[in-house]
Formats: sequence, C-alpha cells, structure tokens
Amino acid sequence: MSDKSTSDPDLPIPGAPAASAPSLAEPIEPREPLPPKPDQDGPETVSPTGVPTGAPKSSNAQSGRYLTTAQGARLRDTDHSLKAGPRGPVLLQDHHLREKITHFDHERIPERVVHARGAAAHGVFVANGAAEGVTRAGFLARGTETPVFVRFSTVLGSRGSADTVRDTRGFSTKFYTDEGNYDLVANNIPVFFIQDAIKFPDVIHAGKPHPDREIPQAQSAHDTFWDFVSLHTEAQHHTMWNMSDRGIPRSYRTMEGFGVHTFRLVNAKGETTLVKFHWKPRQGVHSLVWEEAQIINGMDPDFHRRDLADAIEAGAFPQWDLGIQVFPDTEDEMFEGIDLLDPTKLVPEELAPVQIIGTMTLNANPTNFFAETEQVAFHPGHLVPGIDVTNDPLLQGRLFSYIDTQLTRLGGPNFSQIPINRPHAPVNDMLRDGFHQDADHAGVAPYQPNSLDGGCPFMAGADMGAFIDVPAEVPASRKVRENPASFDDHYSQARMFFRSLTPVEQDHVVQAYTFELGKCYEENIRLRQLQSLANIDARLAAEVAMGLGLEAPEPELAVEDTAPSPALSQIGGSWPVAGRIVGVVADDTTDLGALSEVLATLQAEGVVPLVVAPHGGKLGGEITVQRTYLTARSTEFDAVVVAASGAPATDAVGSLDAKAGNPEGHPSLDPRVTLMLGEAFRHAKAIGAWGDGSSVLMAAGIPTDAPGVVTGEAAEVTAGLTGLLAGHRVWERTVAA
Ligand code: HDE
Repeated sequence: MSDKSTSDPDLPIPGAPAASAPSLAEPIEPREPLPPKPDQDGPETVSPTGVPTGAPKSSNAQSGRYLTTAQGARLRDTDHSLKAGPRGPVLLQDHHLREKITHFDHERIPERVVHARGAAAHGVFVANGAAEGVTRAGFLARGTETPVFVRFSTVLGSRGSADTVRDTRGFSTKFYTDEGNYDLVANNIPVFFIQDAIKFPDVIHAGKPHPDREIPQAQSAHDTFWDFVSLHTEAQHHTMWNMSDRGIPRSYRTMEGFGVHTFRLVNAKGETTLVKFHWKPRQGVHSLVWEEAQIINGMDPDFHRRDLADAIEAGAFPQWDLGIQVFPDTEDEMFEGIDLLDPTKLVPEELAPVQIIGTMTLNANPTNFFAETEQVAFHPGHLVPGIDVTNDPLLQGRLFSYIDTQLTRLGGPNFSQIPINRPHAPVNDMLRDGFHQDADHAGVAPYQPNSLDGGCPFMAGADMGAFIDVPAEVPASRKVRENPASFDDHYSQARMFFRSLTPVEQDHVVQAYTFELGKCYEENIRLRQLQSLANIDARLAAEVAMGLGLEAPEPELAVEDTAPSPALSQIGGSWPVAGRIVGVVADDTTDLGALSEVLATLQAEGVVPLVVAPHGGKLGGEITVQRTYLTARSTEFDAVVVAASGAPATDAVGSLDAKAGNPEGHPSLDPRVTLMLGEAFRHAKAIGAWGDGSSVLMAAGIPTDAPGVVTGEAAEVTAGLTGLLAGHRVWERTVAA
C-alpha cells in the first residue's frame, strides 16, 4: 500500500464537505488551554462539613457534570469492564479499565522519611517593619502582606500514625514573597538532638521503630532511642524538652515555633546581624497531660489535624507573632558565653528578648490534602535577599538534604512546578526537562551567555534585589573532622531548662522519663540514662530511679549552673479563650431556656460549646446535640459542664446526696458521663454544674469545693468557667502543684 493513502492532506475523503486544508509546513504555535466546557464547571466546592471552600469550581474535577477519561472523553459506564459477553473474559482493549486501575496502582508516593504525619493551612503574614533596620528582605518591610502555607508535623511516625504522641513537632512556613519563596523550616523545640548533620541518619534510625518487628510506631519509649541518646549525650537537652509538656502539645495552634539555628540577616547597607527566629502563638502555649494524650491516640488519632481544620473553618483563625532574638555578628559568633553555631543551645529570652517583627494568621484550609499538604516541599535553603545562613554544621547539612529527599519523594527535579510549591515571584530559570516537566519553555538558548535568545536573561545587579551571599570570612584552618570545644558542654542547658520549670511541670518531666525508661528492656540503657539525669539534676535522677526501682547514680562530672529562664515555663498567665471547647452535658429534661443561655454566653466569648446528650438529634426539638454519651470523651473538651435536670425544685445544690431533689436521680447519671467528669478532673480541667447538675459531679467523686469546680446558678457557672479556661488548666488541683 502506498504511504500517500494516509498522509496526503489533499486526498479527497468520500462524502466529506470540501474544505481548505491547513498548511502543515510549520509547527503550530502553542496555545493556552481551552476554558472548561460548561458541563465541567460544576457546583460550588464545599468542605466535608458543608462550608464553601472558595476553590475555583473548575479545579474540582468531580464537580463537572460528566465523568471523563484523563483525555477528556465522556464515559458512559465506569462500573463494568468491557467483556466478551456478560460471562466472558475481560478485554485488554478496555482503555478506561486500564487507565483507572493503573492510576490507582500508582496513587501512593513515598512518605517523608521524617515528619511524614502532618497537617497544613494557608494564611497571610503581615510585617510590622521592626526588622527593616536589620534586613532588606522585602517581605519584612512594614505593612507588607505575604501569602503563606504552613505545615505542622510529628517527626517519627508514619503518615497514618496518631497525632498526640510524645515527639518533637515540625512547624514549616513557606512565604510566597515578591522576591521568591522563603521557607522557615522550624520545630516546636528550640534545640536539636545533634550538632552535626552527619549524625542525622543515626538519631533517626534510633528513634524509628525497631527494624526487626517494626514497632513501636511513632514513639521514643523504646530501647534503641534511649540507647542512642544515653550514648550520645549532646541529645540530652532536646530529649529533656521532649519529656516535658512540650512533647505533647494541646494543639498545633498552641505551639511555639523555633528556627533552631542562628541565621545571618543583611540590611540595605550590607551590615549583618545574627538572629534566632521564634513563632509566638497568640492562643498561648498549652499542652495535653500524658494520660489524656494516650486516650486521644485511641479515641481520635487525628486530633491535631481535626483541631486545626475545625478552628479555621469556624473562623477562629490561629495567629502567631514572628519574633527575632538579635545578636551582634562578632568574629567568634558567641553571645554571653553561648556558642551561636551550636544547635543544642538556646539563648534565654531574659538575655536577648524576642522582638516581634510581624504576625501570621492562618485563615484557609487546603482544598486537597495530597496536592497541597503532601506535595509541599520545604527547604532551609529557600532564602530571599536579606536572609542568609551561618556555618552551623547542622544547618549546612540540611541545605543538602532537602532537595535530595524531594527527588525521590516527588519523583524528579521539577517539584517546584507543583502548584503549592510555585513561587509567586516570576520564575525565569534555565533548568530544563526531567520527569514531570510542566513548563512549555520557549526559546533555543537555555544557557548563559548566549547570543540567540537576545542574550536573555540578564543577571541582576547588586542594587536590583538580587540574592547576595554574605562574603563572610572563612578562618584559615586545617581540614578536620572535629567540633569546637564550646560544643562539649551537653548538660548545663538541660539543667537550666529543668530548673526553669514550675513544680507541676517538673513532675510531668519525672513521670515522662519514668514511663519511657520503664518501656526499655535493657537495664544497661536505663542505668546509662540515669547517669545523664544525675549529671543534670540530682532530684530528677533520684525520683526517676525510684520509679524504676533502681539506685540513682552520683553525678560523674561538674556541670555549670546557669540562671533559670522563667520564659521557658508554659504555666502562668492568662490567654484568650476563643476556640476553646466546652462539653455541655444535657438531656431531655434540661430546661432549654437555661441551656440556650449558657450556649449563647459561651459562644459570645468565642468558646465552642458542644452539647453532649444520651441520644443524637435535637433536645426538645430545638437544640442540636453534637455528641452522644457514646461518641463523646473528656479529651475533646477543655472544660465540662453539667446542666440541671428539669426535675421539680430541688435543694440538691451542694448536697452530698446524688439523688436529692429528684427521686429518680439526675438523668445524666450515666457511667460514661461520670467517666468523662472523672477524667476531666484528673486532667486538671475546669468543671461546672448548674442546679442539681452538681449531684452528677458528686456521683463522679468530684468535690464541689475543689479548685476549678464551679457550681451554682447557670450564669455564675459560665462566668466561672470562662475565667478558668483563660488559665488553661487548674494546676492547683494536681498533687505536685
Ligand atoms: Fe529536617 N528534614 N532535617 N529538621 N525537617 C526533613 O525533608 C534533615 C532538622 C524539619 O513539613 C526532610 O522534605 C536533616 C532540624 C521539618 O514538609 C529531610 C537534618 C529542624 C520538616 C530532612 C534535619 C528540622 C523536616 C524529610 C539534620 C528544625 C518537615 C522530608 C541536619 C529546625 C517539612 C523533607 C515538611 C523534614 C532532613 C534537622 C525541621 C529528610 C538531614 C534541626 C519541620 O530532608
């Protein structure tokens, strides 16, 4: 057969209308993608709870009226494979079947090797201008608004692990600035386990599940972790933070964030300053208690993820102030005897106050978890003019690691073209081709210099907003594999941290070490860790040793005493109550008028009341029940309050007789309610009851005159509760307070 039969455009097609054929002489111009067809522009996109997401309609493929293949062909059937007769074999030619299954087979990408479990949100950062004198970064100029995307995470667990495990938390922020993306890849703990990046695989191998059985998941309470940190004592300071309440935050919204390393800022005159970055939550810094964290891991492993998304959806937008501690850029890079290049050391705020340079508000949930939260790629080397790195050996190693990991995780070098990673500043690079290339690069000369593409692009001069590496001196030295002597002190700041905590926080630290070492099988490991504790604080070592049934060792070296830093304690102060959650236990006999008033008063304060009742639906056909005795657990609430029963007038308030005033007993007397109250009491939460609701407290063994328990008229009770919520917990109630 002649080739002419298929390729000659002039060949007449029988029955076809005569038309002028297009010229095929030149390649056609690339064109913009077509707008969506009307039937692909579906209904408004909404969140799982029905709130409009604001995402463009056409971005949600499922909303289009007709299902199509990936090539846009409409489908008549997606439920049956193409077969040779209803009982016949399936035909290989069924493209839709193969496309659907093949795509599904490849839906998973490798999870992050660390920080696999996370949740994220969009927001905006507004600079107050206080940093203008020390940096020329445009996004830190007064009044500049910069879109941000923030991802919070745990470190050790897999993607599907529980949120409230004892662990460090990641706090990564991508600022889409006009001068390029700036990533502040931070943690909720201001120091790190190791001083040199070369140790990172070691510490992570030790913290991850044991390679033989792959247990335990998302925990440090096992032999290999404590083996590493007791042998590698520079980890003791970070570990002390993990054992404190910081290891179990109440919410991502109530965490501080720390850049950990010292960075170098450069101002418009080229002058440099050393800084440490801090995020300060306006919601306060609050934690869970350990028993509560463990219950939540079973009841609601998505606790932190849900909390962040719910708060944003409810309009309780979390906010953080960004601050810097500023140090002179001296030759020795030391401040008040603290080596600023040692990432196991912090600088107490009492020595260098945190100066606020702007505020971040998280105000939108991601539309698609995979596209945004999973595919976002942070990198401490994503810097903008005015912010540079220092020689901290941990930071230097990170600068290599983050691109390298994305090559595997996101399947090639073009991950910055994924929408969530795209800079908002114009990009004009000469990077070409590679897997998942999304750009349709024009021109013929992606090299520099060139004379074919008009010599473009040009290089920006120093005064044109270009990034300039600070020409910092590199001291003449020999090549060595060693640390400076100032890195040798592994204990003085662990001691300072422990001694800066209040007694109740110290008690939590003792309990945490006793729990974690109690989970280790090897006695040698427990003894070695006790030795480190003895070097840090004799009482700490003695109390943990007592819990383990071991002898506390004597300190083996003299550790310098430094002044405590009260700023390191989380307890004390009064915080906004907006976004805190109160469980309101009611039933079918509850006076709906009083109940509505309580709910309205709490809502007016920004508190989120959730009605807990014996059954779902509505109470009295009016008030929506959000939780039942079956679905509620104390851990979801910051406070619990019990409504009065609608029984005849009663003298039950304050009475010790649980049934007084109501011969049948209060209808909320249910073991699940008394469990809820008992837990709330043990976990130092505010508790209230109005009218004969106090009989339910008493049945749960809760003294109505205990600290943090308010009874009386409904109005007094709600006022009392909101006051208590502002302090987060009623620590006076706990043993060690
Ligand atoms: Fe990371 N870290 N890290 N890290 N890190 C990663 O990058 C690494 C360190 C931190 O939400 C990985 O994209 C090395 C300190 C956060 O996507 C990886 C060293 C701090 C996140 C990596 C460190 C962090 C990561 C894994 C020692 C606090 C989550 C996936 C030199 C200042 C980012 C990825 C997100 C993620 C390497 C130490 C914070 C493998 C080699 C110190 C918040 O590249």
